[in-house]
Amino acid sequence: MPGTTGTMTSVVHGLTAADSQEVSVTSDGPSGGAGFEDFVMEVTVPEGAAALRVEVWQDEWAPSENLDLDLFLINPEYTAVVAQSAAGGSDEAITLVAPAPGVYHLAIDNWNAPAGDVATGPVHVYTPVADEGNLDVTPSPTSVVSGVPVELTATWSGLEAATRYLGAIGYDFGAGEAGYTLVTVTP
Ligand SMILES: [Ca+2]
Ligand SMILES: [Ca+2]
Repeated sequence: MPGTTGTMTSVVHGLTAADSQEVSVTSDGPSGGAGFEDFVMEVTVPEGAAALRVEVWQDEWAPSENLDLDLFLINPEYTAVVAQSAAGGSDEAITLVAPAPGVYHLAIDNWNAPAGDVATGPVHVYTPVADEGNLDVTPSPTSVVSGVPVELTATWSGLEAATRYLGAIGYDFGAGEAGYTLVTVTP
């Protein structure tokens, strides 16, 4: 925790299940082709979102073998890439903490496929805003002393099996949330 003495309240956002959308990404050529905008979709970050995560999982896509998707998150003005996930393979995720609200754009590159090859699969978008009542953090509020670590316990309940969730815990020392811990749960 930051160097603050006083009372700290944990503010829960989520846990929120993904908003998932099936998409098809047509490669414009191998080794990235002419560009990374093989497919572009809008991603809305609502007011009050504590985090944004967009992710793809290779084993959910067809074809899956040798697939190398990369993700590029573009700002609402469509003038700059604000974050990217471009490792080998197609397990990719971009996470922003306390993102500015707006309609962003997610470009997906079907990096190594021949021109015209299509990959189809789900894109998962998480934007935890409100406390969904499924994540408890204790103790909260709690007294904190500068330089002394605080141990908090987070427990979740009432989640659907085999569903991925994202939450964020914000820490409020009396002047609004300062710093977050992200919580990923797959019950
Ligand atoms: Ca491309
Ligand atoms: Ca990749």
